Amino acid sequence: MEELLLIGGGGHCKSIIDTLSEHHYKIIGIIDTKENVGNHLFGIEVIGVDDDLDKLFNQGIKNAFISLGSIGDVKLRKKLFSKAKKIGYFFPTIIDSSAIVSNNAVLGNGTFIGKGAIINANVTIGNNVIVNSGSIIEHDCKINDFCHIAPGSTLSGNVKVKENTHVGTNSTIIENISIGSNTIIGAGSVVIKDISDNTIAYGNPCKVV
Ligand code: JB2
Repeated sequence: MEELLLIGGGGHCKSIIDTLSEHHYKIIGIIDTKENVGNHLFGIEVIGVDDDLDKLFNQGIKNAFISLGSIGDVKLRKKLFSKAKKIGYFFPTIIDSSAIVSNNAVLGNGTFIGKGAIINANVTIGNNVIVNSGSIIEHDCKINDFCHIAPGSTLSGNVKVKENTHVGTNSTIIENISIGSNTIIGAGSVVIKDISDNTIAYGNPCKVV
């Protein structure tokens, strides 16, 4: 069994640990903040802080996963991903056993596909993306690095989502729509027009605010 380090030991980490219970990775520990060292999450110990990443890599742990969720602000996720990548950690793609993923979908490193998600044909998903529980990503969609598709969202065919963008819980995006980078789509939105970069938008129909 290959060893894996989780980075971030909060709510999202619980989902990752649960999915990994059916995986071939053995979770060696969690990296969190100083005040949480020694705590346990589902029996897994917080064994250190971000500054211990170098030491742990040199001790032989070669796989890591960013188990921080983030709603809207991906800065910390990006910072930790790039720090650990620079050290040399490999980021596996973690797919829950209940997800349905097309054989010709392409999924990036450090990407998480949660419970009951459906990824259809010819989808491309970048690095460190979260496709959360029950989301549907239809054929030909492209989701770029560090995006978070929150639970229950539906992206119809050929939707493009640029990097760092958050699609809020239970949103619906109709076919052929493009959503910009660094953008937040509020929960429950129905997106029927393209949304630009650096934007907050929500509602039915989804409007920029
Ligand atoms: O600099 C840091 C740091 N700052 C906070 N480095 C590391 N390694 N860890 C850090 N943390 C830790 O991240 C906190 O101490 C805490 O344990 C964790 C954040 O947990 P929280 O539950 O607040 O957020 P989350 O990102 O795990 O989950 C959010 O996103 C998910 C997608 C929640 O909103 C969940 O409800 C949601 N499902």
